Amino acid sequence: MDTRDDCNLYALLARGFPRDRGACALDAGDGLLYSWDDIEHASAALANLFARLGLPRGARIAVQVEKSPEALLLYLATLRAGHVHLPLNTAYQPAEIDYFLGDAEPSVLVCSPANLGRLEPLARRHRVAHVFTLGADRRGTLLEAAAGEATRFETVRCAAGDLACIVYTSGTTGRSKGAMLSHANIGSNALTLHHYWRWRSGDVLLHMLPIYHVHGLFVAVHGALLSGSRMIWRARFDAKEAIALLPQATVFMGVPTMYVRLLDEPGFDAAVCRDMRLFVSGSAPLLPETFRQFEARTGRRILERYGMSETVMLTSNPYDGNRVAGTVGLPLPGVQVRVVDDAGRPCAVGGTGAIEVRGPNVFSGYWRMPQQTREAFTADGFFRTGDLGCRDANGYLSIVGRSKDLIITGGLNVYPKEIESLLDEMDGVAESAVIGLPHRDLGEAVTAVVVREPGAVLDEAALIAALRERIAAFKVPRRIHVVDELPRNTMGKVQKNVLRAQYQES
Ligand code: MCA
Ligand code: AMP
Repeated sequence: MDTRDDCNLYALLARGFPRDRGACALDAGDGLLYSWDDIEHASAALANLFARLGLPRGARIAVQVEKSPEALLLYLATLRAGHVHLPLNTAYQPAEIDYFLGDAEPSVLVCSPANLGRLEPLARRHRVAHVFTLGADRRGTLLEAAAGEATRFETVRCAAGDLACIVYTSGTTGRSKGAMLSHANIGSNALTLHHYWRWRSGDVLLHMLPIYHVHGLFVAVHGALLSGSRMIWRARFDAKEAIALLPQATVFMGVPTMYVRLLDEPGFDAAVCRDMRLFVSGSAPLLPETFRQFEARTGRRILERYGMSETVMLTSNPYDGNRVAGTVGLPLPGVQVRVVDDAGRPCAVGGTGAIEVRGPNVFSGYWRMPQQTREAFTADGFFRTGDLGCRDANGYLSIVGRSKDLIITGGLNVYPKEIESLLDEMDGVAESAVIGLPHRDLGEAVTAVVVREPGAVLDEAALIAALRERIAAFKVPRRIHVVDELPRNTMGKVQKNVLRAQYQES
């Protein structure tokens, strides 16, 4: 008999499925409705496929596919089979995928049919044992291979610390780090949010986020599954479509860019939101101005929360109490959050310091990076978030900056170091600095300033085109300014604040 505790995340989620398994769990928008039975059976068939492949326990299953109901089923199957889900942004280019395959050593890669030609050679080089395809239109070898599998599967028992997912986050050094999240890390957070945000049966989630990140995959999906709520599932966010669908929904989760785009639509008003009980924002700062405009237009106060890939959700504005614009609210139950000065002493109310966190939701470390893992935690086990914050007299946390050099564009993270390293290798470039400039739609826009080598002629369009071949489009600077030198302080450090001030106005 297996002596492990039953901490499998799928088992936890399935406890929330409604008694009526024939009811609609997911509306895919193309006329196809998935019942709770469909979720259970199709994920079982995929889990049986993994069992037939004889994958070792804890095998990594890397996934870079367009969002679809089947992509969600693949994630659930991975959990059920006791393997490790490794989601990859669909915008990543082969050079980026190459790194993840080398680092994570997955046993399986699932990619979209259109990318097979480019990714299969990489998979072969990294000795990935199995490569499948999965298209948004349900075509591909993955579903073909699972077609004959039994639709019953006994979900594998897991210990609390067993790995469920590796979520890659870019690093300040330019190398991505795989945050190792266990079944209990994710499950404890799902339960906390279930209670804190008052998920109830009968909720309907309008799901328009990507599912290669914590926000769309864990925070949104788990809330719906755990409460047996239906999801209206769309491949991507579109403001007009959201407005058409919101009258059927009760819950929506988005990044600030989505709220800005909704407000740009004249048709977005209180009537559209009549049955909505919860709008959640996160992944990037929500401007107080957006919060206020949203309330004026709809009568609803967006609930802003704060989290990270390494920790899932950390703080949230209250469900019933006051939601304060410009703050990310209070620590979630069970999560310890502290703001400390350079010496590690707690800051006084209103004082700015480093945000550190501890709790059952906090990851165990970075995949195969013991040194970075050690550096990420304090001696007493708090994780250093790299965010700077301050708390008000009521305990509400505001994020006021970052000690890590990070740009968040449309809810996606870009580490300047990664882009600078690529620019610096290019012919004619002596050095570069990548900064984020305020952008009405994206929050921040990636911008580069490059120094030309003496006598070199640099063409902005050519530099951008060269970058687009190497990295995901969202990381590519929207503008590249060519200069003769960068501003530096007396220590010789590039003054990015000076560059931000200078180019903000250009
Ligand atoms: C797309 N583009 C972008 C971005 N998205 N450029 C900069 N930043 C972006 N975020 C570019 C594309 O490359 C393309 O450029 C052009 O914009 C249009 O692409 P399209 O796919 O049509 O864009 P879109 O549909 O308008 O997407 C914008 C979006 C999307 C809806 C804001 O980026 C999105 O869904 N963001 C959410 C990301 C997310 O889930 N973050 C959570 C991370 P071109 O045409 O030139 O190629 S989890 C997290 O942060 C923590 C844990 C947390 O707290 O949640
Ligand atoms: P990721 O590495 O993709 O998990 O992104 C996590 C980072 O997103 C955090 O460290 C914060 O810097 C940022 N973030 C998440 N939620 C918020 C928020 N509500 N306000 C400001 N920044 C946020």
